[in-house]
Amino acid sequence: MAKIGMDLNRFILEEERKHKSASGSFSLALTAIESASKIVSAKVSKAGLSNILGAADEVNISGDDVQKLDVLANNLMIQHLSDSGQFCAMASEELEEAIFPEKGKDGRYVIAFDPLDGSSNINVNVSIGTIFSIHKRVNGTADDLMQQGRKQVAAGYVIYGSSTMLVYTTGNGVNGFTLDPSVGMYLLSHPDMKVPEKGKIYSINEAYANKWDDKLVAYIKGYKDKGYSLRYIGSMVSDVHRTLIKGGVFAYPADKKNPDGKLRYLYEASPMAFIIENAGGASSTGAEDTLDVKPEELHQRVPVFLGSKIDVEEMVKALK
Ligand code: P6P
Repeated sequence: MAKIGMDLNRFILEEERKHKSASGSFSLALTAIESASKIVSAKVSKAGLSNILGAADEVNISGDDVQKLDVLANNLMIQHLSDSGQFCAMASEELEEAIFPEKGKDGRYVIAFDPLDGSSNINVNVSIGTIFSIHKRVNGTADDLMQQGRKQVAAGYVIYGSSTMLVYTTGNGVNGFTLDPSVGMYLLSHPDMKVPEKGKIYSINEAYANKWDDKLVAYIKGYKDKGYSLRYIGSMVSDVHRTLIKGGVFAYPADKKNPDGKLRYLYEASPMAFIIENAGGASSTGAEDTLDVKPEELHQRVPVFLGSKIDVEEMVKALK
């Protein structure tokens, strides 16, 4: 196992060496994300000072008010990922359609990302994050972005919180790296992360309880009766990161108003499910494993129940 304190670039290269056929292309892809996230982290940490807060008077495809930091993070991700030349197609929460960077026309991968998830928390200094999901190129069209989550070659997130952390998996365990701003390097701080198989925290927006189905209302009441704690930050990256470390369940269910829930499959549910499953947890839409969904649209929404394996399986079984 890699040593605590190892820097991310060394870790990526050591992982590459384990695959004799590796061309270095995948390592280039990951380091592009690393570079973009370091700049976003620097901007986020000074947001209040740089007068880049406040809505950019735009509304994105998902109908969210776009904050200036969203626009900046989106532009940085597109620039670094395009310049890497490794991605033939990209999808972003901030863009209605997929884009096909000229430099990536021979790229072996496609990527979907949420450049700054939890944007509603930007102005109140609550942690936000970047989420990414990487698939292999098939025929170089937007269809390559619409693959089942189980086929991902990598998934990860960056959480801009009390510290900036990059957490990712390539399907062989989950590792967390903490950014040391004094040297500008991500250092391995959380090797081989595992979700506790059971927890005592549930994370769901109870403001919508009046729109839930009766089984869900009853199940959440059961958590209260058992003395579970409720923790809900409203940034998926933060709520999932806590669930990954402390266990329990994060849920964004369907309700009477949103039959598919709110979270998007390509760049929220699928990558987070890939991470959680690779850390020994479980993730479901309620109808099927999240990673088995075959997406049909770029911004398709799915219900999300993820976290400790025992908790998620019990919850999903009770809601059927
Ligand atoms: P609600 C942020 O806007 C986001 O997309 C996710 O990061 C988060 O989990 C969810 O929406 C919060 O939604 O309806 O509870 O405010």
